[in-house]
Amino acid sequence: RPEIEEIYPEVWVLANYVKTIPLIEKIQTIDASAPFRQMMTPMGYLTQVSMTNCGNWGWVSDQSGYRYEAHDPLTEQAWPNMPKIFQKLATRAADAVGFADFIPDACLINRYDIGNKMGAHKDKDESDFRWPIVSVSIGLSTEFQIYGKARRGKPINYQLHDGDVMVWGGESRLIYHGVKTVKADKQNLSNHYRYNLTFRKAK
Ligand code: MD5
Ligand code: FE
Repeated sequence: RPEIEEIYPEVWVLANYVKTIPLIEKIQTIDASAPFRQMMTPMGYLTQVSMTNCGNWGWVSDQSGYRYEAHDPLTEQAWPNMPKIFQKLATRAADAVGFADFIPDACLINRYDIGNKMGAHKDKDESDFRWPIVSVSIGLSTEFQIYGKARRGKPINYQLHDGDVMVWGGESRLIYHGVKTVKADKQNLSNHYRYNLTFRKAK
C-alpha cells in the first residue's frame, strides 16, 4: 500500500504509520485510573465496545444522551491527561494530509473485544466540524465501513491494521461509518483486543 491513500473524498489512510507498543503502554496506564467501561445509550442499550478517555474532555453516553464531560462519571475525577506522544501523533498525522495546527482536546479510547462491532453512526457531538478527526488502529485488524451521507446502501469496506492512522476532514467529517465484527487472529491468539484512539477537538 502507498504511504498515504485517500480512500474516500477527504478520508486519508496513513498505513503502518506508528509503532503501537508505546501507545498500548499508555492505554494501560489510563485504564488503571479511568477504567474501560461499556456505556449506556439513550436507547437503553449498553455499547458492545468498552470505552475510556484522556485529555480535557471525554465523550460519554448515558440515558440522557451523548456529550463531552471534563470528569469521568465513574470516578468523578478529571480524565487522565493526554500523553504527549498521543497529542504529537494526532498533530503530525493531521498535518501530513494538510490540516495544520490540529491540537486535540479529547481522545476517546475504544476497546473492541473479539466479537464486538460498532454500528453505523456519525460523530456530531463536537462544536466545530472544520477540525478533522484522527483515528489510530491498534492490535487486532478489522474491516471499517464507510456509508456516506446516508446510512442506507452498501458501504465501502476497508481493512485496518495495527499502526494504521486515518484522518477524516472536510466533506467526510459527517458521514456514516461503522466497524465490522472484530475477529480473533488465528496466527496470534495472545492478541485479545482492537483498540482505537479517536482524537477530536470537542470544544
Ligand atoms: C473505531 N471509532 O475504529 C472508530 C474510528 C467512534 C468511531 O467511529 O466514533 O468512536 S473513528 C472513525 C471516524 C471518526 C470520526 C468521524 C468519522 C469517522 N467520519 O466522519 O466518518 O473505533
Ligand atoms: Fe465514529
